[in-house]
Amino acid sequence: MTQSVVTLAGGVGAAKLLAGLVRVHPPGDLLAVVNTADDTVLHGLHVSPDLDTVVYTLAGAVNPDTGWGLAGETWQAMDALDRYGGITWFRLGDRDLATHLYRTHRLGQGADLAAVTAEIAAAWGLELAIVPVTNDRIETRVTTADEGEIGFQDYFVRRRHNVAVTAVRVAGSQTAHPTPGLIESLAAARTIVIAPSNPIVSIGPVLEVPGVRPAMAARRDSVVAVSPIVGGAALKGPADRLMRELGHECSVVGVARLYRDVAATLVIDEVDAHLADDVESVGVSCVVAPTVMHGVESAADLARIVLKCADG
Ligand code: FO1
Repeated sequence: MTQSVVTLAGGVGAAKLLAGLVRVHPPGDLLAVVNTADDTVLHGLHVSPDLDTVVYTLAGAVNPDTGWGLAGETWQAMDALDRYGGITWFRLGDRDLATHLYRTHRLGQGADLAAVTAEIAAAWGLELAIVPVTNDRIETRVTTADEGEIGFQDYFVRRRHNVAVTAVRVAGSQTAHPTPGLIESLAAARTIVIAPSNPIVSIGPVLEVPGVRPAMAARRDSVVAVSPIVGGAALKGPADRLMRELGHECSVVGVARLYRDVAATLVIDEVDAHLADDVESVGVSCVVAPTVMHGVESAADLARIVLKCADG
C-alpha cells in the first residue's frame, strides 16, 4: 500500500467524496480506509455496510435514493423471509445478498476481510484500493437512555436513530490490529483526508483502532478533514444529535475540536464562513468551500479543493 492520498471513510458522505477524488486523481494512487464498526451478522451473513456503500458508489451501482444498497434492487428474499417472521427490519436486497453470501463464504474459508474486500472491489472493476480499518471484529455499541446498550444497527436502522444516547463505545477496538500495511500507508502518504462522515460513529472507530490515532497525529500537518456538519446540522444521519447528546458543540467548531489532534486543516461549508475564525482559534486552519455534494461534478470540485489545501 503506497498510495499518495489516503482517505479515512465512513459510508455515504465518504463514498461521495471518494467518487470525486477518483475523478481528479489517479484511482490507483488512492487508498480508502473504511470503518467496519457498523458491521453486523444477520441470517448468519457478515454484512459490511460502509465497505459496500463505498464499493457500490464508486462502481456507479449504488441506490441513488438511499445512498446504500444497489440501484434497481428487488426484495423477493426479504418478502419470503417475512413469511417466516424472520428479521426484515434490516433490508437486504436480492442482489446485495450475493455480496454478503460471498463475503461470508470467503471469511469461512479463512480469507481475511481485507482480502475479501479487495476481491469484491476488483469484481466491480475498481482501481482504487479499499481496505477495512481492521480485519478483526469491532462493533459500535450505543447506550440508550431507555434500553441500555444496544448494537449499532439496532440503534441506527431498527430505532431509526430516534432514541436518546448517553454513551458510545467500540467493542473489540482495544485488541484489534490495524489492517496490515495501514500504519505504513499513513506514514508514507502525501495527503490524508478525513471524509465528511460521522465523527463519533464512523471516523471515531477508525481512529480507535490501536496505532491509527498516533499515526494520524504524527502526520497532522498533512491531514485535511471535511466537516460533516453544515449550518449546525448533519447532512445525513444522526451526527448532529449524537454530538449534542455526548456533550460536543454541534458546529464546525465542535468538529474542529474533535479532530484538532489529528488534522491541521478543516474544510467547512460556505454557510459556516462566519465561524472560520472560531475554527482557527481551536488551532485548526480553516478553508471555506462549497462542501455539499449534489453529484459527481460537485464532489470532484470539493476533491480538488481538498487536495489543493493539502498542497499548501
Ligand atoms: N439502512 C437503513 O436505514 N435501513 C436498512 O434496511 C438498511 C439496510 C442495509 C443493507 C445493506 C447495507 O450495506 C446497508 C444498509 N443500510 C440500511 C445502511 C446502513 O446500515 C447505514 O447507513 C450505515 O451503517 C451507517 O453508515
